[in-house]
Amino acid sequence: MVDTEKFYEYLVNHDLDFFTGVPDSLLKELCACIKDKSNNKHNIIAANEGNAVGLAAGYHLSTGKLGVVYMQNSGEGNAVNPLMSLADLKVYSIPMLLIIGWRGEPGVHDEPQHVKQGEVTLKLLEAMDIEYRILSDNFEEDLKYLISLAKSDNKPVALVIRKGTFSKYSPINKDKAVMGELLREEALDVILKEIGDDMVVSTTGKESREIFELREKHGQGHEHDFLTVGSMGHTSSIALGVSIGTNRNVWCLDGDGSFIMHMGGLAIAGVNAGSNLKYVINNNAAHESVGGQPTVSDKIDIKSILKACGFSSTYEARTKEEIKDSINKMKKEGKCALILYTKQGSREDLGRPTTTPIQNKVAFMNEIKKQ
Ligand SMILES: Cc1ncc(C[n+]2csc(CCOP(=O)(O)OP(=O)(O)O)c2C)c(N)n1
Repeated sequence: MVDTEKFYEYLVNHDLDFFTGVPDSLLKELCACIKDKSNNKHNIIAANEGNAVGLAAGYHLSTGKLGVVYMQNSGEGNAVNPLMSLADLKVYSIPMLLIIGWRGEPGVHDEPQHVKQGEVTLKLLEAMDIEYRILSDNFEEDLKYLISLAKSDNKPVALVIRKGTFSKYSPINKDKAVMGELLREEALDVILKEIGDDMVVSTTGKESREIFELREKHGQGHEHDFLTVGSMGHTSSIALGVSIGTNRNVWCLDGDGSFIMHMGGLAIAGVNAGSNLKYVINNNAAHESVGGQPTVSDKIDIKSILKACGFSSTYEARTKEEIKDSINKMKKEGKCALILYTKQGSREDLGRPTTTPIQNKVAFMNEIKKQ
């Protein structure tokens, strides 16, 4: 086990004082420590992992220092383009330290969306010629080696983190934005009741897990729901694609972190959707599913963004009554959107889907053909 605070201090003492990335449950302790100890300008939670590579590159351009980019291995894909066409030795040759949480490590049980990515995590780094070390208890040795390599060769290097590597860190700064009164699960319960037989495409993280459990609780099947267990940020694009092939209403149930990750998808959905796409964003101003690290969604005007992207009819809801009312209006309308404001939090005993992604897909495809 690696002492989280000592690890952080080693980085800062070696002049690696700029952190950026997308939070990961496996890096929860490290992310909390960075959030407490770095000032806001030196810890930027990025929209996606590619943006984080861009930020670290920019910081290097103005300071000559190495930026630190933290990510779940799911984000490797988002990072590939700027790693290969910006930071690589054959382009601008920009050094940085990537810290990658290794979900789905072969031999360690994990959810289906992490299995393939876990298998190829190291191979992807090898294909990109990014030298890596798997963080060992001797973290100082690993960091010394990688930092000096990044500096001497002017190239990105990576530290791969196994599950359970970092010691528990108790956050000092517990400030959280409170966006509403209801928990996400309570709000989802109302939505699912009100939309009846309509189809759902839901986002990555606990939102889809809660939808699965709510259906179980109410003795319903799962055939109306496409649970986007991986592929964070692409929910609105999947929902748009689904909505094009059916006349049924399609409710896209998104999260603010997911929305921000690939916000461009909303512009395309807003412009191209027919009247059957209904977009709902759960705004809790956090990456709640992976530890509650803040997003910027309490600081941007999501309503104006939705309107500007073509969802001219946009509702807002904070209470069960407001949700019911909005959903019923939305059912009768064309393309429209709802911003839900919920508070952070979820059940300790929240389970995970017990059906496989393929079973989910087949049931959804059979159901959608019915009307
Ligand atoms: C590309 C990618 N990066 C990071 C993650 C890890 N991850 C899973 S859920 C999640 C947070 C989602 O936040 P949000 O959409 O706001 O939903 P909330 O958890 O608040 O309901 C993150 C960062 C991921 N699955 N994929």
